[in-house]
Amino acid sequence: MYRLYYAPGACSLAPHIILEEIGSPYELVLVSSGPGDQGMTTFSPEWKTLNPKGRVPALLGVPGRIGGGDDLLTEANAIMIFLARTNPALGLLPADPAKEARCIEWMNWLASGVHATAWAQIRRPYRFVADQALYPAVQAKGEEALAEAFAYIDSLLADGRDWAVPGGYSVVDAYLFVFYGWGRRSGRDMAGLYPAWTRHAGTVLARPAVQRAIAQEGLTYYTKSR
Ligand SMILES: N[C@@H](CCC(=O)N[C@@H](CS)C(=O)NCC(=O)O)C(=O)O
Repeated sequence: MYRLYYAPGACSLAPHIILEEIGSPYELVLVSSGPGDQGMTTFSPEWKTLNPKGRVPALLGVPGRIGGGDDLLTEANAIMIFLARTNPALGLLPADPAKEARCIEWMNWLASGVHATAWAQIRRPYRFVADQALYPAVQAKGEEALAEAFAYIDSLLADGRDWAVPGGYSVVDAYLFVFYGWGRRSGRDMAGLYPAWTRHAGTVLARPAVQRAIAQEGLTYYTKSR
């Protein structure tokens, strides 16, 4: 049985949704990611022994090892690709190589350009500069980059496509849903600013697997009206 290490509402929500889509039993283990959190956190030595990167998600039960614990797979995209590939009947990653590459095109950009750059500049400016006096400048750049990225996502989804990679629900749609939630959680007017993405997020939210995953993580910001 797989074990997913996650933090509520973190990027681990995307592989969590995919595990729910697959429907086989798995175990969820909480690794909090807030600086003041108790128990096992992404900062704790206990977690860093298992995953030296000090991040979630991580999936236990995948043969092999790059670093960290045996059979532990890190990186949201790697986990989602693995889960989709091992359950091909669900079509969560298209079999067609060009469409698969389109999924990876989305996922790499979301992980690097949006998450590790814009979002991290806003939420974790200490990764970019040591001098705390410079945090506001880094955060301002992050806000600028995030607004640009979110507007781009909305423009892509506004062309009439059904899913992020046209033709079928894929791991990309689950991943996009995480970023949409971060927008809501941080108080952005997602419905007003990004109508196409809001429609897309609503379609993703309607999936029973998605409902189960957000309920298990206790996430209220997807549904709570503001
Ligand atoms: N490249 C990694 C990034 C993972 C990542 O940054 N996860 C965040 C949660 S969304 C985290 O664990 N943050 C805790 C920390 O930075 O201490 C991936 O895509 O899986």
